[in-house]
Amino acid sequence: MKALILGVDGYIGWPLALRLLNRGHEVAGADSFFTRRRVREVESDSAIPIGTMGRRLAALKENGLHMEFLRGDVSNAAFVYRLIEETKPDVVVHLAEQRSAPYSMLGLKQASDTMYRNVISTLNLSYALKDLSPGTHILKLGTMGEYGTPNIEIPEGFFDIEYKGRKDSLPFPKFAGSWYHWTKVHDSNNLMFANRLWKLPVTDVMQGVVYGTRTRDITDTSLFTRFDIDEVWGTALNRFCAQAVAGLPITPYGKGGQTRGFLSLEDSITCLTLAAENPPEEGEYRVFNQFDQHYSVNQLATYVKEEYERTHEGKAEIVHVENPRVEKEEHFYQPVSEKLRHLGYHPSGDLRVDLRSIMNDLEKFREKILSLKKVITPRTFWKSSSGLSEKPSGR
Ligand code: USQ
Repeated sequence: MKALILGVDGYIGWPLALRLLNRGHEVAGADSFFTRRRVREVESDSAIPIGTMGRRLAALKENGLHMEFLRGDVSNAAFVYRLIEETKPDVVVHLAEQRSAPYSMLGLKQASDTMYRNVISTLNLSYALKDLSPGTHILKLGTMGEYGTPNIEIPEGFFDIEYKGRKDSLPFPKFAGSWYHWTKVHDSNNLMFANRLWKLPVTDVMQGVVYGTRTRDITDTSLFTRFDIDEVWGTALNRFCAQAVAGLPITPYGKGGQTRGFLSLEDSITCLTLAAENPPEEGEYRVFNQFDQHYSVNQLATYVKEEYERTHEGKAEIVHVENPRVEKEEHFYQPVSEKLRHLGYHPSGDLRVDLRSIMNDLEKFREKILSLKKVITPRTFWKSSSGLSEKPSGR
């Protein structure tokens, strides 16, 4: 299989490239280094140091692997057309979108940038494939956050409904909670329509929150993926582990009853690989809900505290901070995730073992984490998101 990974420099893109290469697939990757630039813009950095793309490609070579790399921005249609023409992939894994909900809530500038970049990149890809390679599988990263937190079970994409005596199978209603999450809803709608128009084969992945420093392919430090812990680019469980290791308070927002689907980086890569290696039927649009288990942030904060204290001398402290977001803090949450399991997916590990392994890796970067202390505390308050200021540095 020839895979093209858009966003290959990212948290998931890089380990996915490693996995596909190690499984004998041909891989080309593209990236504009957007995340590196925007993380610097909020005065942050990956807590685990990562090399330049040149260094990364050299590290692959030292491990007997080769990946073709093309630098460019997928919101530029000409670049996307060139990519498809040059690489002629069997599958395009589209991970090249602005991925931070808080970033999209910084203000109008960041909201528009996220809206444009994400929606247009998927539109570019749909047109380029329709014109140049309509049989290529689009494996697109969406988010469980598209569904929001409804008071009923969440199916995988579609549900059967009876209304005023008539029945249909319809896309499950979406109720996202940030501009970022809404871009993924718009992408899903556009992909569904592109599939209806041109029969493009699509897997739309509704992924939960990913945590972890490693996959089985990350065998030495030169192969590490980025690891963000600041309030804009870091996600809940990764932040909690970093906070515990650095002796900083673990921060559930508000009441901490917010519940989400979570999965390890290892499992995320396994699922994406399974989806790539088992493409949809001709002309099929399918939706996978991709997570292992759902947890409340309170549960996760407690697990991190317990695992930290089990393996270290000191104590870890949980401090509920004012919730910077507009979201339900106590709610029902019951999503279904069956389709990947039908393809043979089994979650790999044990959350507590994973937590110990993450904290063990992070110990080596304790000083770096402490140097980012200023940007770990939440300061992106969604209600006060401004249309007039450009923010973000020195906010
Ligand atoms: N949260 C805390 N404390 C923190 C950080 C977050 O309580 O220190 C809470 C948030 O309020 C939220 C939940 O944890 O209720 C999840 O927040 P998050 O920052 O871990 O994740 P989120 O903003 O939802 O976005 C992340 C990724 C995004 C992906 C999404 C999957 O950045 O790219 O799409 O997870 S999901 O959450 O299922 O939509």
